[in-house]
Amino acid sequence: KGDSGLSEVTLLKKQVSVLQGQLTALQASLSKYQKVAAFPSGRIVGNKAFVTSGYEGNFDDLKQRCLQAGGQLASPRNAAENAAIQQIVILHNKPVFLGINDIQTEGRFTYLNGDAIVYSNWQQGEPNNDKGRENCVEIFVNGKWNDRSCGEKRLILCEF
Ligand code: GMH
Ligand code: CA
Repeated sequence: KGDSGLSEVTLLKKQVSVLQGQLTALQASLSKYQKVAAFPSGRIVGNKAFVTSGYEGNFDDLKQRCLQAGGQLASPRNAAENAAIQQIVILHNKPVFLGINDIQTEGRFTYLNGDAIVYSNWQQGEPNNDKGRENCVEIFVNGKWNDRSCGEKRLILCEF
């Protein structure tokens, strides 16, 4: 045993060294694409990137387009994510539809996977289900939420 030229330890050291190089290259690549995602109006919060294409459409249209792109409609789960989304709304001066609705059960707002929301930032007096027709959620320039008809057209904002 141990007569085959390179010992197992030597082989492992070589493999770790290769992995270290690959990790360094990956870190540089990630850093570059984080800048790409943030420019000119995207935002990165933790592991999430919020990106708009500038397209405007109704809720179903926007939901489908985010899915098609491999993401989903922006679904803020805390104040930091909500603030990042608000910054994009401010830049475009247009409210966006969130990936939140009460289509299934009136008054029970859920994410697109059906889970009940864990964070909210309703405008005072909202959600009011105005005229009994508001099952989607828009976010205003002030960062506050309003339930709104899903048929309205809003700016697309996806998270990846
Ligand atoms: C009603 C009123 C307004 C409110 C809108 C809004 C529609 O018109 O209660 O004060 O801003 O509804 O909730 O989505
Ligand atoms: Ca409303």
